[in-house]
Amino acid sequence: MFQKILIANRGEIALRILRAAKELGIQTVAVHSTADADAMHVRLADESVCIGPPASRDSYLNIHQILAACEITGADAIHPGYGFLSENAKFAEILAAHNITFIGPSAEHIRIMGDKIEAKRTAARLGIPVVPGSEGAVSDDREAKRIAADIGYPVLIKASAGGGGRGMKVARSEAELSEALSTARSEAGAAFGDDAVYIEKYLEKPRHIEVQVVGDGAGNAVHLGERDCSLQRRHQKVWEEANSPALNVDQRMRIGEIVSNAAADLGYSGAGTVEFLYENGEFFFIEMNTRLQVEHPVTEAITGIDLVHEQIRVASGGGLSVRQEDVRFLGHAIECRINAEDPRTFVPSPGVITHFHTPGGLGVRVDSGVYSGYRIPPYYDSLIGKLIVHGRHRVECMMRLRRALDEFVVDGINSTLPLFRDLVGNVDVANGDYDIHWLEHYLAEKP
Ligand code: MV4
Repeated sequence: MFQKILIANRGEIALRILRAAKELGIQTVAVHSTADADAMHVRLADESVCIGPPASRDSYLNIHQILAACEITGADAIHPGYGFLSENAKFAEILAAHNITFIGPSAEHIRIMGDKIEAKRTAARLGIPVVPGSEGAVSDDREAKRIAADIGYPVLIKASAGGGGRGMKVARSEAELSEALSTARSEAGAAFGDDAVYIEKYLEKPRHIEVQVVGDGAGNAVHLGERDCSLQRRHQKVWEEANSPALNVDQRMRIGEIVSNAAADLGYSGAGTVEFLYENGEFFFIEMNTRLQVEHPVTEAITGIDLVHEQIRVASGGGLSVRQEDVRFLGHAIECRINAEDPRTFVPSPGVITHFHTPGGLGVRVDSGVYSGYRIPPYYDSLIGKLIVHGRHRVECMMRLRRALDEFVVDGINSTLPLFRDLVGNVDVANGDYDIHWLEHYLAEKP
C-alpha cells in the first residue's frame, strides 16, 4: 500500500480523496495555488505545498511544480481527481518515469479514450454497441454523403479530439452536409489543433446513461450499475441519479455485463465510465471517461462501495475488494450539483459565503470543501458542493431530497439551490420523464 498520496486537485474532490486516503491509513499531501491557501483540504491534509499562482496552467496543471512537491514530501502516488491532469496521458507517463504511481488507468488507455474515433473503434471491437456512422475519420464530401445516405439523416459531425459537446454540427439533409462538415472541421482544427471529424446518426431525444466500471488491470472488472445524467445545461451536468428511471433490472445487468466484459478484455485498471446515449430501448456508446467522475457518489450510495478506496487498492496492486456477484444495488440516489451561480442565468457568483449550513439525517451526504466565511475564488469552476440523497426507492429519495434542500443554507453569494427546489417539485422530474434536452427547454420556458 502507498505511504503518502499527493492530491493534485482542489475543492470538494480534493477533500473526497483525502477522506479515502485517511481511512486507509495513508498520509496525504495537498497542493494548492495561492488562491486556495484557505481551502478545507489544505487544512486537513498532513502536509501542504503551494505550487503557484491562481491560474490553473501555473499551478494545478503545472507538472514540474507537482513533481517538485512529490520530491519534497516523498509522496509515492498521485490522485488526480477529475479535470486538470486526470486524463493527461503524458502526465501518467512522466509519473511512471519518476516511479510515482498515477492513481488511474494506464497512459495507453487514457490516450485511446481521449481520441474519440479510436475510442469508438475500440468500444466496437470489444462488443459495445456504438452509434451507427463512419468507420473512422471522414476525409471528403463524397465519402460523407455516401455514409450519411447510408445511415439516414439527420447526421452529426463530431471532432475526434472533441468530447464534452465541443465541435459538433448537425446536418438535417444532404444540402446541409457540406457546410456542416467544413465548419466542424475548421472549428476542430482551431480548438484542438486536430481537424479529424467523424459522422454519426443524430439521435434526436436520447437520455445520457453512463455505466461505472472498475478494473484491476489484470483482466478482472466489475460494473457498478449506471447513472442517468440527462439533466444537463450546456454540457454541464446538473442532476444525476442512480439507477436510471428508464431502465429495469434486466437492462441494467445486460449493459453492465457488456461493459465489464469489455473492460476486463482491455485489461483496464481503475475506475472508468462508459457513456451511452439511450433511445427507444437501445444503448449507443459515445465516449469513455478514464477518471473518477463528479457524480460518482450516487453509485457509492446504491452499492455501498467506496470508489476512491477501489482506485487506491487497484493502483497499489491490491486488486478489487468486490466480485460482481457481491455487488448489490440498493434503493435510489440523486445528486444535485450546488454551483456558485445565479440560478436563472448561471453567471458565476464568487465571493464570501457568509453562512453555510448543510443538511443531515438518514440518507443525506454533502461533499463540499466550503465553510461559513470562506471566499470562493473567481479562477476555477463554480461547483461548491454536492448534495447526495439516498432512499429505499425513488419516491422516498425525492421526498428526502425536498427536505434536505429545505435545510440547506448558502448565504452571501448566489447558488443553484433555488433551481433544485423547483426541479424537485416538477412533474416530469418526479416521473423521471426527461431526455438530454429537457432542462434547456424547461429553463427557456420558465416564467
Ligand atoms: C450525440 C447526440 C446525438 N446523437 N451523438 C454531446 C456531448 C458529447 N459527449 C456527445 N454529445 C451528444 N452526442 C449523437 N450521435 C447528442 C449529444 C448531446 C448531448 C449528449 C449527452 C448529454 C447532453 C447532450 C446535449 C446535447 C447534445
